[in-house]
Amino acid sequence: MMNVSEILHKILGFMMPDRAAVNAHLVDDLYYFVFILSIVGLVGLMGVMVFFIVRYHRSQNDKSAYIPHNALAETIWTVVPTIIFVGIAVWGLIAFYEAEKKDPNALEIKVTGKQWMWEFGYKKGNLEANITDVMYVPINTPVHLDMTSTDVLHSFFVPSFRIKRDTVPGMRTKLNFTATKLGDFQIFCAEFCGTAHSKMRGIVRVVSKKRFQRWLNREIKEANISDPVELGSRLFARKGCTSCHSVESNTIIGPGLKGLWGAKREFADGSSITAADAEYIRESILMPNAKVVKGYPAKMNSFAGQLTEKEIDYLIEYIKTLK
Ligand code: HEC
Ligand SMILES: [Cu+2]
Repeated sequence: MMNVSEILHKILGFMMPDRAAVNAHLVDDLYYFVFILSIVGLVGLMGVMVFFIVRYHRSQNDKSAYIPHNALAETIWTVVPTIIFVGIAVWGLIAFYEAEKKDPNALEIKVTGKQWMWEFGYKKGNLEANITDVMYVPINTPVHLDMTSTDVLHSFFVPSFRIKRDTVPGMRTKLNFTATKLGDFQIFCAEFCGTAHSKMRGIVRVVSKKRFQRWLNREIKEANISDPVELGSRLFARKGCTSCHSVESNTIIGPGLKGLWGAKREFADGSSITAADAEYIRESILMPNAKVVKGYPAKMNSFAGQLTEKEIDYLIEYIKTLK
């Protein structure tokens, strides 16, 4: 059996975004009611007006009746709208408090708005992971958002969940939702926040509970790697070293780095060093043209400013292991 809310959504849902959260109907029910009321008001008012134009046209009633006022009519048109409008306000309040209820077992996600992106913080035990742009949530699971912003006012808005709230620097604001559909749903920033405001979008990706756990475990692990060799190996791929350097002995554009650590190097200008050490690798990354390896083009650009000192250390630790 469909209830009134579902029937209305069947008929009028075409004008709303996808509905994909438990409490979304709270907003829709109220909206549909106001919408229908507006149509009744519009048609009623226009109808009466047209009727009066015809019925009381001068050609039919040369002289109008003298009616100074009508206590009954005035009472009705004051009391009835008052009841309706106060009713709408109370209804809105009830819906608001219903949506504000936090489930004690809700999954908590920290949301940070910053010019011009969304960052999502997850926790598992005492480990954390920060993810940007795509917020993963498990389906049919209450989620509690603990939100703030680092610079200016932003507003976290997911039309399909019917949730929207400002994120404010120096303040924490909250939102709750329970997603009921798998898939990707748009996040917008609904508060003008600077030049790239319109590009400040994100996605809520609703996945199965199992997939969510797998994803979270991976992200938490990824975010908490402390092994310098592992970090170096990731940087080596992420910073594009792999497009010119093999970790074997073959040449891509630059020399293969296998066996580099401690090896003798000869340079294009005839000079040489007896053993490649950390200082040499550091220099190769920051000032590649200071010593150009013999037989290779000076095709490497400096990575100065693109890598922190720490990251360079990680790369060195990784290159050390290429034996
Ligand atoms: C556009 C291609 C290119 C990229 C990208 C590149 N390199 Fe190089 N690299 C070279 C070339 C060519 C040489 C040899 C000429 C020279 O010494 O400048 C070289 C030399 C080196 C050497 C000295 C190798 C030796 O045999 O003595 C090291 C170490 C090195 N690169 C590390 C890196 C690291 C780490 C990255 C990533 C952060 C990187 N390179 C990115 C092209 C590249
Ligand atoms: Cu914004």
